[in-house]
Amino acid sequence: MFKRILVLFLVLAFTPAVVAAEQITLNYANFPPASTFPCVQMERFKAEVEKRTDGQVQINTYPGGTLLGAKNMFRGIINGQADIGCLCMSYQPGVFPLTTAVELPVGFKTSRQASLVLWDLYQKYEPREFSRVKVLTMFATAPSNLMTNKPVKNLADMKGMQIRASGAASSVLELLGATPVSMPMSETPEALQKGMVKGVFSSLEVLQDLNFAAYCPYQTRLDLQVYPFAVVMNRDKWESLPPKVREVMDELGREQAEWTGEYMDGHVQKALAYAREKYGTEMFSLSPSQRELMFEKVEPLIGEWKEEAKKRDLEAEKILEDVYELRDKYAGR
Ligand code: DTR
Repeated sequence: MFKRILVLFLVLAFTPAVVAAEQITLNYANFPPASTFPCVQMERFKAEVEKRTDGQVQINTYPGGTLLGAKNMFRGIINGQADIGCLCMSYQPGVFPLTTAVELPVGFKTSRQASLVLWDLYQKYEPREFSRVKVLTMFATAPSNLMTNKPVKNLADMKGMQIRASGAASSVLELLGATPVSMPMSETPEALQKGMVKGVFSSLEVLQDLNFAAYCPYQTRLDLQVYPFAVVMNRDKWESLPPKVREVMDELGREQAEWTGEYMDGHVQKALAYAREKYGTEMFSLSPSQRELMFEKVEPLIGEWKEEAKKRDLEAEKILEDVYELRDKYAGR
């Protein structure tokens, strides 16, 4: 009898089911204002993780650079100043040589397409550039277009115009004859308000989310490169998580990339309607010959990227081939 009670006691004492799941709280830092798409996707990620872990994990979100800013996001996560952070690879030229392949003018049409290409590329190569963190998801913006305070109907109209961009987008503007002014999105509203820049080169949802329509009554459709983003987690923190929680987050990686792409594509359309209705903004398209000339002018970026990638021992040709192949695989939506 005594032996049986002892066995029962031991079984109960060591059964994990009777041990309450330990509560986990994570801090998630983001750099732009809460209204913008990187923060909307952050709230969606938080909600899904909390739901799928039955509340075991709780995520506190910090938009607007309140915990980490655009330029210290990566370092901050590596150092553990926040557990999770959202960063834009374009803001740190040279730091992410492989994943910035998606910045090249390869003709992405949507954010969904570019996001899935980026995610698959990351999964395939697991590049060294992210080895110090755990990557939770990645996504890319919709293609970049011009938003300006003066009409830009052809490439000549851009000549010498000070336009805000970042990373590879600055090189694009330079090749097209404009004067790029480089800064993260979080600093752009002030630069526009103070007239330090005459326009912005970005995906168009910021017409609404940051109310750029108020300063930029004209848009020119260029459909040039996208900006890649990553959501990364401190490695030690990741390794301290229970396997079940890690499974939930791993499962979310691709799904979150696609969700964000779809959200953004829809939101660009809404922002365009908002800008037209509220501010009567006008959109121009380049003529076919100007479009051709534009692609000719930005072509050198591909060769430059290849050279840089080779210096870092990356298989540049193969990576680029994959980008084109995946671009075609995810085209059409
Ligand atoms: N186009 C990039 C990335 C970007 C697009 N929309 C937002 C909103 C908030 C932050 C970044 C972005 C850029 O211009 O920085």
